[in-house]
Amino acid sequence: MKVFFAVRDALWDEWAPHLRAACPEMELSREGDPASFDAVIYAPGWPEDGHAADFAPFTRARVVQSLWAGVERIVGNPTLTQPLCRMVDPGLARGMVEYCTGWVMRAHLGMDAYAQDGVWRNHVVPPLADERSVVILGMGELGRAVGQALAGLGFRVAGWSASGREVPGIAAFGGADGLPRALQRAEILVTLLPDTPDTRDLMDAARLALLPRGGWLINPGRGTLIDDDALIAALDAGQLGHAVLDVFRTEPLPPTHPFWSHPGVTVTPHIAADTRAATAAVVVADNLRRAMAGQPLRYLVDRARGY
Ligand code: NDP
Ligand code: OXD
Repeated sequence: MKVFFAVRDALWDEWAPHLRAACPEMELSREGDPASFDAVIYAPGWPEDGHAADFAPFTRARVVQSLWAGVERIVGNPTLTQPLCRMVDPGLARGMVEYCTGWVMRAHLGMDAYAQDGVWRNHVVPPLADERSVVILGMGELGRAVGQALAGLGFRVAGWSASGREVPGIAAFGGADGLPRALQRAEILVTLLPDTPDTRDLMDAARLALLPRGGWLINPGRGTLIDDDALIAALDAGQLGHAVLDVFRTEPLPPTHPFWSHPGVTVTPHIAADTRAATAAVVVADNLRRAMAGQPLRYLVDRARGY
């Protein structure tokens, strides 16, 4: 099986050994006649010359396997006629669980209340997790993993998704009607939705106003989910207590962007969860073998929905 590695050069050394170990029958390459490849492994950043990715010459490829979970950068690419699969990786999910749990605990425990200023604030006692309501927008692979971890810690967790997907231990909200009801109970809101035409600017001024006053918003999903100006206005007005933002409309976040200097914002540089080569190579190998055997592919992207 010949596989083209359509990923930035810098990632070759990290990925090639894991991919070859997981799939010894694979001939992995970054060059050669595109029409000779059976499959393509892709990640944003390719090609490095700044041109849009062109999948048209890969006429024989049975699958384009993304190393990223979010596929908004290629799902609408007109040259991409091959089946597109996104990344679902146990390491990625664990990273997202740890990131979200860490920031939820900072919000929940009010860790920022204990300034090192000589003041003994023993009247500030955090509630227990079962007195705290956390809402997750997006009950996909990552939202479910995060929700179950938080529910396991005792939080009152609710999840919102297009289908109103039921997850044990998590209150389910679905569709347009369910969104306001979910937001009204979100003392801590975690946004884990994909970037699609339907999710862009979802958290606008009107929806931010539905949140309980002074709550936290944690966004490791995509920057486009939130109206930046409305977010800053909500923070300035005290409607929102704090925002932890990992993803942005422009990345890297420009040095002059007001998020950097706003005291109510914590910026992390799109590090919430990385695709881990050691675990993800096994997922990739499985899908490549399925493609070669003509079996159903896993984590196939629905082009119409955009995720
Ligand atoms: P999935 O595709 O598994 O899940 C997406 C979820 O969003 C589903 O529950 C889906 O609903 C819901 N959804 C999609 N569109 C809508 C809508 N219009 N209204 C309501 N719900 C909607 O994705 P993952 O959980 O694997 O990943 C989620 C996102 O996390 C990625 O797309 C990516 O943007 C981001 N991400 C960020 C990383 C980081 O490091 N910051 C790392 C990895 C991913 P339904 O279940 O009904 O289909
Ligand atoms: C992803 C990401 O989508 O890292 O995988 O954001």
